[in-house]
Amino acid sequence: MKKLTLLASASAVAVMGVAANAADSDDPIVIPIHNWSSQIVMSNVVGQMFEEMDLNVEYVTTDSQAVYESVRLGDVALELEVWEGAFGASFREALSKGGLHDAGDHDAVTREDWWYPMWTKDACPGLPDWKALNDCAAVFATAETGDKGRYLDGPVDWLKHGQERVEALGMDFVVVNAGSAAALWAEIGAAEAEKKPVVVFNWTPNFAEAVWPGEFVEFPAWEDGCDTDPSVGPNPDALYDCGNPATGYLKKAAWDGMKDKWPTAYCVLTKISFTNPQIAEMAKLVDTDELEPEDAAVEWLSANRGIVDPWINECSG
Ligand code: TMO
Repeated sequence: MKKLTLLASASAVAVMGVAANAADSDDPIVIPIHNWSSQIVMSNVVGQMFEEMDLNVEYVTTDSQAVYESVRLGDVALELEVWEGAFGASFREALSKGGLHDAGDHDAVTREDWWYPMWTKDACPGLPDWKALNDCAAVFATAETGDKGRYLDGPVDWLKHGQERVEALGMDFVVVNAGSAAALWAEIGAAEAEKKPVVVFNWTPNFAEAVWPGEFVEFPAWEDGCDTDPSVGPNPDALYDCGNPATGYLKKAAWDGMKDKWPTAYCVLTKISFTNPQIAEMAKLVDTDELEPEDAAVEWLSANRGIVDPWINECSG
């Protein structure tokens, strides 16, 4: 008897959901997944919100640069984490071709750049200045890098241009690309016991800031055009002679066709705005607590109904 009541009320909710979103297509909303934890968890959070609204969702793993072409063509419906530093150039290029648009900023302020755990400063007290880092290059030398310092950059698809920056600024560093985000955390973790100095690619918001206090290296400040116009930045003949934006945006992007095909989901997408602590928590549930991304999303959602329910309600009326 109890079971029957539950079933009846569950289907009543489902019917209401369909009615509320009758304008939305039954085709799956394809959400792209990349290779860092907050993006994967956020994509699952939003996918689960859409499923609660009785919409269909499909996840595809895609390259984090090529995805802007996929959004533009409607092969995927949206992108939830457009980081200015890593993806600004690909996003702007796709915008100029047409087919996708800026679906609004998250509240979060982002930074992605060369970073060190605080103990590194003991061996190189002039930090965070990049020239001081370069004067300390030998401190970061390994068997693999000879008398030059080792810098562990992000996976290649994040296009961080570490090698170009080293050349543009004449630095005594060898740039090695990590195979995965996990390799970055392993490098820091391995250095921790002996407080070995290390410099690696890192970003905020991220789980790492709660685990390892640290700082970004201060490079010549980012100026628009540093990646397209050699005359911008201190080296008049080189691109990438600046740091990444220190107060970067985090945007959402949408396929232009999304608002007609899934108007309710699109409405929710435009309302979504996550903060630095919310995004750091999404990453932590996977990278520190070791949950699977789907389970991390369930957990995050259940702890944050007060944040997401108003967005869903405002769009489902
Ligand atoms: C693109 N990322 C946030 C990993 O720097």
